[in-house]
Amino acid sequence: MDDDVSSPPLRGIRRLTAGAVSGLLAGYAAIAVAELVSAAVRPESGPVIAVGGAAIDRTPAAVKDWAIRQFGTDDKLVLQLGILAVLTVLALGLGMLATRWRLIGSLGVLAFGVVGALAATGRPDSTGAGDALPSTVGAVAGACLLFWLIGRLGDADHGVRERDQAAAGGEGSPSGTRPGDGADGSGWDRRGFIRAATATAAASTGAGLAGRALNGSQGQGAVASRKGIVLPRPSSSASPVPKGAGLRIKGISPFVTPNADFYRVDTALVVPKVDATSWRLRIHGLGVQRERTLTFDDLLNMPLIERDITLTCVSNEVGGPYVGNARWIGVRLADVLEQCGVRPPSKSGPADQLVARSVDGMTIGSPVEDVMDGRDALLAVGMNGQPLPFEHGFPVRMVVPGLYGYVSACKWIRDIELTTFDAYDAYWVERDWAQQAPIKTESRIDTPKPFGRPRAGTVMVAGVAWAQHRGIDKVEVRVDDGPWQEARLAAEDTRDTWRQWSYAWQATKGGHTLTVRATDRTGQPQTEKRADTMPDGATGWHTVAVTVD
Ligand SMILES: Nc1nc2c(c(=O)[nH]1)N[C@H]1C(S)=C(S)[C@@H](COP(=O)(O)O)O[C@H]1N2
Ligand SMILES: [Mo]
Repeated sequence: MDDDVSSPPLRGIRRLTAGAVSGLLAGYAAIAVAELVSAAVRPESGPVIAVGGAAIDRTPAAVKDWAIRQFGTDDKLVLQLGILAVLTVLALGLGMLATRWRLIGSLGVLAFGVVGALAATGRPDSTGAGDALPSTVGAVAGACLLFWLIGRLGDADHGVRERDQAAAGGEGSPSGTRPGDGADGSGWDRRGFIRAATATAAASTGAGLAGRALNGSQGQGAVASRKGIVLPRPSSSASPVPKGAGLRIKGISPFVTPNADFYRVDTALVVPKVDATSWRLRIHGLGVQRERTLTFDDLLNMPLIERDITLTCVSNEVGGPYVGNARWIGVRLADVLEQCGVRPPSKSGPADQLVARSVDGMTIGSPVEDVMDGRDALLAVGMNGQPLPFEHGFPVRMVVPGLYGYVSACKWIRDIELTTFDAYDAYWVERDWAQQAPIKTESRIDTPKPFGRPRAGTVMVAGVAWAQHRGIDKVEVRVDDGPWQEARLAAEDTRDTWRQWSYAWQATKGGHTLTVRATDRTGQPQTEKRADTMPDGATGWHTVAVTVD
């Protein structure tokens, strides 16, 4: 009698709820175990990072642009939170499913492990089948756990049979199961379930935290190697920034962008931590007469040059923030290429494309002609007096004046291959961006801000303009539909850097629209024609609407 009352399987809403809780716990355990295993493989092989990376690889450019605009540099965090949210919903669903079909629900957990494993091994930076381990082991752990936890709820079919039997006047529970025997599938043991759930949650948290800590401590060698670097004196220093290059106007972008404020654009969910002492750069491919593999010390022992270069992202909207100016130090890429016997197409070299590969699997293709035409294309090791920050490509990255970052500025570089544009499409080109993309002439109003409310009288309108490697010769400002007025240009540093400008506006009360346009040294004024960032950079004039009080 006792048996009939206290140990029927759990049914109805409470069964579903317990199933959902079990699913959540199983999912949590799977992620936690995977995190722990990923510490033994590589941090990037964990399922959330791998699926996130795969999503980034497959996101249409328009969506990516939208995401970057909406979430700024938080886009990666948003992506990971999104994946976790989706996983949560799926885990709840699989848990509920398992209350009816225990095996199918558990197999469902395994299926997600397969997705994670495929994502990890399919990433361009994958180092092999080992990358499948975290997702696989995590999913197996999660699936077993779900099977076990659901087992503690009692067998749903058995319950139905029992009820039918009872309705037919048969004996209720013949097995003599006592409360607390839930594990054999015939009874619901609430306390036992809660105990199991709590233990699972605790063990998962332990595994997850251990994995986090281990993953966090990876890269300590890289951190130590960075601390140990003393950048040599350049054999060719940058001339000091002219006094008048930086205007003292509130709200204008500083002439040199501090490293901490420098924009960051890349596909890496985990910033690569490369140990400079074991770093190597291989140079090979079409027309390379002497293949070479350089160490970091090899680079430091070559003549270093120091240059101010403004970097811009092709994803920068008109008026957008993805532009920054820094003082770089590095080896001339052309020197290295010449040592390897590489000739540019104009000297009848066979390769017209230089493909740079990073440790995280990025590929970036630049015209060989451009990097060897005398401009200061760099294998950079320093940024504003520091070794490169990890986010900006430590230990070595490329910087090429005049080309958008996605066709020139490979961070965490490890390989340079000479090839042709016909033979190979780099990462972004496969995603429909242009093969070649020189930077377009742009100007931006930094102050006043959009929808600002300056006071009537003299209002300083100011900002930056850039046309790297051509130089900026003129900036003009227009108020509403009035005539173009020439702005005052700050002193030029080099034609590879942006230039500040200002215009003292006699502002009258009411709503006004300010527009800016620049003219580069070829005499070409910045076009009014609006173009999307895709495929080779946005065009159009930046306007700012303000209300003068
Ligand atoms: N390895 C790697 N290098 C990369 C990228 C990347 O995604 N991965 N993005 C490129 C792009 S699109 C730009 S605009 C610049 C940005 O450099 P920053 O983040 O230092 O500003 O890096 C380039 N180098
Ligand atoms: Mo970019």
